[in-house]
Amino acid sequence: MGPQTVDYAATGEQALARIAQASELDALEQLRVEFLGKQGSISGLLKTLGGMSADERLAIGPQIHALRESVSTALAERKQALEDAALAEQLSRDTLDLTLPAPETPCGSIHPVSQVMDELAEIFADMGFAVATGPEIEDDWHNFTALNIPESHPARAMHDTFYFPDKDAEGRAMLLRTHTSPVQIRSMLQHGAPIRIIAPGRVYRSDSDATHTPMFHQVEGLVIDKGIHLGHLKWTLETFLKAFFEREDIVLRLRPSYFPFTEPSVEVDVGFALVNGKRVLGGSGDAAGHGWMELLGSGMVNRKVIEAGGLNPDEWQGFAFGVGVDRLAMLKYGMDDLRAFFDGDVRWLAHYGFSPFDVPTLSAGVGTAA
Ligand code: 2U9
Repeated sequence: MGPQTVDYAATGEQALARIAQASELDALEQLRVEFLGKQGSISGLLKTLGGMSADERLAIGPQIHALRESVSTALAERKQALEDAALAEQLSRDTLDLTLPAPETPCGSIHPVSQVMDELAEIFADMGFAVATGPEIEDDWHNFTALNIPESHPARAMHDTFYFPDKDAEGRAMLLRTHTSPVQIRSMLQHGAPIRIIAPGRVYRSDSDATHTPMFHQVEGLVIDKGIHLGHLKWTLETFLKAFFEREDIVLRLRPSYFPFTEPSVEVDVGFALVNGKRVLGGSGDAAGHGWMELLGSGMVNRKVIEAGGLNPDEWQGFAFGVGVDRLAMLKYGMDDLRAFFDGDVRWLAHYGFSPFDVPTLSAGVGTAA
């Protein structure tokens, strides 16, 4: 059969009709193979061009190419139409059930130590205290000498303090600060008086059991001004503890003590009641069934320390105090093992942690439980 006998127009019409009738993507793909595949009928027609004379090719070539073009276009358009229809059908079937509970969004929590530090900052800000911070790696002078802690003091012993191999300018070993007190020394030297600051942060002592961890958190306070006396100290601590524990019936007992950096030094106990065998702060510790719990250390800043801070002790007086933040958190929120604070167990955090939206404020309550 010669090429002239093929009716290209009719072939095209038949092909287009079959493409138009294809109702599945699979069937359409079969048609593509049948017409345009390697062994396809239109591919076969294209091959016949090779056996034609130049004149025949000139006359017939454009017809075959037009046929291939129209079939190819029809296949693509039909494919698009079938895909659109399938998508529209799926969208009409899919529905969104707005009554289903939303999937839970994983959310971290604020560690009780961070929460309590925020609470302390809020309470002391209301009394005019700024927050001061400083380095955790300190030199011997800022951590010990300036605080009137003599060379022979046990706190300097190797078993209490973590020392580094590196030495400071005076040839003394650098160390991890054993308290936040060097922050206050730096503040005095940098800003002079008057001063009203709290210094919260990590401190380090080589100590480890159920109630001691080698790293723990302190907040210390320092007030330096003219005419400051023990009455200011007592009022400040009482106001702080009432706000922190959110109880008006907090009672303090001040006991004489000794710290190198304060003179006189005062240990502060808080009265508690035994409720179902548990200690609940509030009321005088002298009442029946009550007791006193040691909570803070404090005192009037030693003259030698005021001098180390670059101030004249005949002109400036002050008080200072220190308290363990972890201990405050345990007392307020009822944890009984300090070590769990630093285990990093997310189940413990899920239980004791706070919502990031639970920002402590004096008006809404500093420590509303999550
Ligand atoms: C300067 C002057 C004085 C800070 C003070 C204490 C008493 C104290 C302890 C409480 C529990 C440490 O965390 S704890 O183990 N602290 O008893 N701290 S007076 O006195 C200062 C600090 C800085 C310039």
